[in-house]
Amino acid sequence: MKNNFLTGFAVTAATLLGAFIHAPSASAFNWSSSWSQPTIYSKEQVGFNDASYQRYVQSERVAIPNSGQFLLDPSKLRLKFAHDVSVSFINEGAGFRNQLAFSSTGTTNKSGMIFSDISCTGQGCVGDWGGSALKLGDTVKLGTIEGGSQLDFGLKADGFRGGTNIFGTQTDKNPDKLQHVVAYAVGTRHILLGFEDLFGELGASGGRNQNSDRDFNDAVFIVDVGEDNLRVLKGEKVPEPSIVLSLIGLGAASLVARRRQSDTAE
Ligand SMILES: [Ca+2]
Ligand SMILES: [Ca+2]
Repeated sequence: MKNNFLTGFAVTAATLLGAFIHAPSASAFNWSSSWSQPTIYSKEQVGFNDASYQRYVQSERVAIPNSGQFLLDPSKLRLKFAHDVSVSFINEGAGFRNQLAFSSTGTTNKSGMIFSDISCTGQGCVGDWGGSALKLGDTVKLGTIEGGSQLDFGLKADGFRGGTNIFGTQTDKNPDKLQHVVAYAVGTRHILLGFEDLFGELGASGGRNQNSDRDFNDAVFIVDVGEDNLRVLKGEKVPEPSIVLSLIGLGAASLVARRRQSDTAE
């Protein structure tokens, strides 16, 4: 009986361990053709100022320099706290008319298009090569993303004109198995995302290769995740809201106790 129990326990443990080890790895970014363009708000409407972020947009055909900002793993954008997440267009240095979409999995499960035609023209636009769908600082609201959700982003290269290459944050799931997204923590509440839209290694040609410049400036965005989430993503310890509340509660209780003591003394 005892042996059976132990054997059963060992088998269960091995099964659990096996399930853990063989847990399916994150999949490539799933794209739905049914997505459409949500409302785009101007920077004035949402009170966003893109100017301070333009310095992070590297020059065309120049590999991203060490920006001095906190480098994040774009495949691990997990939010600990609920936040009204928004995504703002910073710039594009691309001949392609790319598309950006997002997904949230975990506590909040939703996904959709963010920008269906990433193109801009005129002053400040790095890649003024056709298309004028966006103005610098244009913003799309993703709505409330609850704590315990994993945010992910994918770029459909030239998707507006029928392109099919989808580049996501999971490097090994990309069609060329190369990194196509960089992410930095900037300021107090923002993540800077930069995408490379060309297939293949730097300068590679032939086959599906597109003589990539690997400049990661083909589509650049700011994601507002809120201060607490950004601090967590940077590895800082941020207490749960409930703990903060109970600490405040404790403080208030001890104040009352002290007041009572001094009342008694009087
Ligand atoms: Ca570029
Ligand atoms: Ca590029």
